[in-house]
Amino acid sequence: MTVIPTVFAPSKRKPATDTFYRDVVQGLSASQKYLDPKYFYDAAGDALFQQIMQCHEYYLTGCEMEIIRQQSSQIVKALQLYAGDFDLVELGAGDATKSVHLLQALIDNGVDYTYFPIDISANVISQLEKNLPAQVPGLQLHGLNGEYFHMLQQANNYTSKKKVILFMGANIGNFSVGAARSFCQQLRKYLQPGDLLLTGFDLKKHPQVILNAYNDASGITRDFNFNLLHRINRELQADFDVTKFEHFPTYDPVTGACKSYLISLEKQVVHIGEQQTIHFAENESIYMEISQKYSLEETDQLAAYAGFKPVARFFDRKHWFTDCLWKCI
Ligand code: AVJ
Repeated sequence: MTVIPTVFAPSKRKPATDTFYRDVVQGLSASQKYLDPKYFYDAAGDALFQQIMQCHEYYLTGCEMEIIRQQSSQIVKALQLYAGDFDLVELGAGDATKSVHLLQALIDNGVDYTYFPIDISANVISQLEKNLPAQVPGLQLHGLNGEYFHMLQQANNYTSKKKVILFMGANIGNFSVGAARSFCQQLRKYLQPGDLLLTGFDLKKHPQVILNAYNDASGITRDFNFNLLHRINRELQADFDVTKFEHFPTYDPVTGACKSYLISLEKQVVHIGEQQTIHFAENESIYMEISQKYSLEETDQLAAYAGFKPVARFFDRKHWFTDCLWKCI
C-alpha cells in the first residue's frame, strides 16, 4: 500500500486562486505592503471601473474618446502612411468602446485588416466576438484570450502582415517608469522593424486635476480600491474590515507618479484563510496602484529607450492626454 504524504496531496484550489493567494500574501508580508492593481478587475471591479470612467473628475476616458472620435481619419492616414498594409492588435481590449471608432474609420477608408483583440478575460473576448461584428459591419475579428506577450506570439500563427499595436486607456500608467521601460523593451522584441505602436499616455497637468481624478467626490474610486479587500475576503477567506481603512491618493508633480494607498486607521490584525496573519500598525499603508503621468519629452525618452521612433502624436483640445504613434526601428 502506498501512502501519499499530505504535502503532495493535490490542491483543492484552482490555479488562478493559487496565484492570487500567493501574490496577496507576498504583497501583504512585505515591509512596505502592496497589492497588484491587476486584481482590481473582478466582476464587481469591472463594474466600478465602468463607473469611474463615467465620473466627471476622471477626465482620461473622455479625453482619449475625443481623440479617437475627432481624429480617427488622421489616425487612419498616419497608420496607412507609416505601416501600409497591416493587421491591428489591441492589448487589453476591454469592451473596445474607444477602439470601435477607429475600427469603423478603417473600414470606411477601405482598409483591409483583421482586428486581434487580446485580453486576459475570457468573458471580454467572447463578448467582443459576439457584439463587435454587428456594431462594425464587415469587421474581420479574431479574439485572443491570454497574456499579452503569449497572445502576441499566437497572433503570428494567423497573420504575416505588418502589425499595428493599440495600447490605449493610459494602461501604461499602471507601470512605474522603470517597469514601463522594461515592458516596452519586451514588447519591442515581439515586433518587427516597421511595426507600429499607438499608446495612450495621461499627461502631466495641474496636480489638483490629477488628484481629483483619483479621489472623486462620490467615492467610487475609494470603493474600487476597497473592492480588492472585499475580493480577498471572498476568494481567500480573509477578514478585512474596510471601515478600518482609508483611501489615500497622492500625486507628485515632479516625478508624475500618482500613487494610491489604503491607510490602516488603527493597529489591527487581518487573517487570510487559516494560514496567514497580517499585522497592521496604526497609519500603516498598503500601496495599491501607480498611475504614472508623463511629459511629452518623457514619452519620447521611453520610445527611444525601447527601440521605437515617435512618428505622430494626437491630442485632445485641452492637451491633457496623448495617443503616441511609434514605429519600430
Ligand atoms: C486603467 C490603469 C488607466 O490608472 O487611471 C482609475 C485605473 N485606477 N482610477 C488609471 C484607475 C483608479 C486606470 N487605468
